[in-house]
Formats: sequence, C-alpha cells, structure tokens
Amino acid sequence: MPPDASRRSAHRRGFLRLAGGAAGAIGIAKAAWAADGGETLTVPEWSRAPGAPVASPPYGQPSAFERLGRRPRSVPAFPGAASTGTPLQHLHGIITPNGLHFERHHAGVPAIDPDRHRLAIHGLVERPLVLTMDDLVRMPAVSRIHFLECSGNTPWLGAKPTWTLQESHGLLSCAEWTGVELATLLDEVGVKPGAAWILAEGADAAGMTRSIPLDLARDGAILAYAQNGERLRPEQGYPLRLFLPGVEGNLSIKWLRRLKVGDQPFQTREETAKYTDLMPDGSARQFTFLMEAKSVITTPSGGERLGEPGFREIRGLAWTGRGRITGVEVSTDGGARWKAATLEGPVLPRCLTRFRLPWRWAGGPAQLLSRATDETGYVQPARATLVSLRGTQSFYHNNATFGWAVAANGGVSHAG
Ligand SMILES: Nc1nc2c(c(=O)[nH]1)N[C@H]1C(S)=C(S)[C@@H](COP(=O)(O)O)O[C@H]1N2
Ligand SMILES: [Mo]
Repeated sequence: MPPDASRRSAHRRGFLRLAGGAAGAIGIAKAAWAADGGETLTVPEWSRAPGAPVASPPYGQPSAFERLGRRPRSVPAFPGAASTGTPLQHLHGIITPNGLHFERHHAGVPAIDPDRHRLAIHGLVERPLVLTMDDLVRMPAVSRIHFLECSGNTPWLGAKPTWTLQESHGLLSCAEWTGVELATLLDEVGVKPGAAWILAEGADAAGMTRSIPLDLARDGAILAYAQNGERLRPEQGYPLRLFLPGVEGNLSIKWLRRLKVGDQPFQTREETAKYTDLMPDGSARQFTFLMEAKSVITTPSGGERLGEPGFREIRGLAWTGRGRITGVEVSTDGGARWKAATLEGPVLPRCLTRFRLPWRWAGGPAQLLSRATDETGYVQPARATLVSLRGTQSFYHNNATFGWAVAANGGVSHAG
C-alpha cells in the first residue's frame, strides 16, 4: 500500500460511517468536517517543497498510486490469438484511455513501419490507387467518438459468479477516432456500377479479411490513423485501421492494407467458419453486423465489496449500434421495479453513454440490473427472451440484461 494510504482509508471509513443518514442531500459532506478534526488544514509533506518540475519520461504516465491494467481474457488457442479486456469498473466518463483500450488479435501485433505501409484500393473502381500514410493524412478528415465492442464480449455460456466487469464486458472500449471517411476515398476512386461489397484486409500474420456491404462502408466508416488525439497504438492497428461504428468489432480491420470492391461478399474464413450465429434449428445466421442496445452497471460490480450501508451512486454504461441511447432503467430488486437513471451528456450516436442513479444501500441483499432503450425504441432484452429466440450456441451478440447480486455482507457477484 502506498505511504499514508492506510491512514487515509481509515479516515474515509470513519467519514462514511458518520455520514450514514446525516442531514444534507447526500449525507456525507456535513460529517466530514467533524471527523477530520482539522487534519486537512495542516500542510502535508507534498506541499512543503517543490515537486518534480515536469513529467519524466516525457510521455506522461498515470500516478504511481494507480494500478490499472488490461487483463488477458482467454488462453490463446494458437500463437498470437489473444485478447485483453478493459477494466471498465475502474474508469470514469465514456472515453477509454489509449493504454487501456481492449485488444483482440488473431495473430499478434505486427510492428509496421508507417513509411513503408501502403493502402491499396482496387476491384470494381474507376481509378485503383495505392496510398501512403502521408497521402491519407492530407485528405479531408473527421474525428468521431464511438464505442468498439467485440461480438464475443459477454459469453453466453460459462458465466461465473466471480466475474468482474472486466471479465464479463471488457471487450468494449470507446475512443475518439480520427481519419478519412471511407466514403471520401470511395468517391475518389469512383465505384463502378454493380459494386456492392468491399473486402478489407489486414497486414497482420492472420491477414484478417472481412466483407463489408457498400451501404455500411458509406455509413460513417473511417480509415482511422489516430485515437484520442494521437496516432493509433500498435495494438489498435497502427498505422491504419478501418473503423466501422456500431457494428461488431471484427469488421474494423486493423493494420489495413487493402480494400477490394466487388459485387458480392467474398466469403472469407471470418464469415464462414467464424462470426456466424448458430441457431437452435441448426441453421447459421451470417453477416449479423449490428451491435444492439446493451447496458451494464459498472459500480457496484463483481468483485467489489460495499463498505458501510448508505448513499452511493449506481453507475453504468449503455450503448447501441443503432444510434443514440434514449433511456436506461435500473432495478435494485431483480427486475420487479425499475427507475429511470440519469443519462449524462453528450449522448452521442454509436457511443458509450454514462448513466447514474442515486441509491441508498440498506445493508441487505440487492439484485441490480440495468436495461437500455435506444432511439429506434428497441429495448435491451432479458437473457431468457434472447435464449428463447437464439438458443445458447450462437456464442456472439449477447446483449442481454446483466445482473449483479449484492450480498448482505456487501460482496458483489454476477447473478441474473
Ligand atoms: N487485421 C486484424 N484486424 C482485426 C483483428 C485482427 O486480429 N486482425 N481483430 C478484430 C476483432 S475480432 C476485433 S473485436 C477488433 C478489436 O480491436 P482492438 O484490438 O483495437 O480493440 O479488431 C478486429 N480487427
Ligand atoms: Mo472480436
């Protein structure tokens, strides 16, 4: 524990104990003054001498008191087939810091020299092109904030009561993506009549390829070279990735090297062997791109232990590939009663939206759930509803409501 942390946490515990039920809207602030005993007004050691003049190393790092990290989500089935999850339970607001963006690699992270990297665009186009990174950066750019979620996030089967949010929902992040709209490039090369699909290919050892319908390619897709203000991180596709808002993450081909325009889907491995949804009748749904409305409570969440009963804010995230989130309801009794949570702006399309609901934990068991609605009127389904339609073998696209059980001792685990 860092110096003074134990003293400070004891202080905080006392503060909260006194706060229980006290006057004032939240019941915390009034008790604080008495509990502090004037301690805060004495000058701490870190205020007595000048601190470090500037950050060292030059690229700033989080405080040494912070310990956030991505965590492997599964044991790789073959070399490079890895994924790590974002610690959503410890983040604030809607933006994922670049060093914590989740990762999913089919064959590891290639080390690409941006000066030697090229993007080829060919097939059913009037003017095939090969572009350098400099060419792309010179073109008209857009910056948009969108979530990215792997369709394999939140497995259908094998749910564990011990799941943390990072384990159940960590293949989800949100960033500001900057680059050239794919529509701009398509206009530049001139798409030929009959064109309907685009093959996107990555420069990693997986040579990952997916077919993208032309309509989707023109619906806000970005050839992204920057993420939250800086060039992409290697693990996010440096120097260039495709970014398709609102659809399953695997369409956002990283380390993008080639786009081929065609008149039909290319039927690559990722859309025949993988990323199809096996239905109860044995048929498989193919090209199920859309990420439908989903939400989850980020705190309290799995692995947390609530201390003293009393006021706390239930916080969470909601998102939908169809546009904007219009509402989130929260239940603390397993779905018997629901209350509307407050959405925090800006509420952006195809972006994480933060929701909050004040709650006074009485100290007994509680069953927390959240349920999102989007601008099309679509309501996030209960798991039983989704299972009745799709069975449990489909693996991908589990957007069901997700519960956290608070035990009488304050322990939080996944249930319901
Ligand atoms: N070239 C390439 N693109 C890829 C992948 C890959 O392995 N290779 N993984 C895909 C999958 S399955 C997902 S969910 C997203 C993950 O993006 P991220 O690692 O930036 O979070 O990238 C997609 N694009
Ligand atoms: Mo994915």
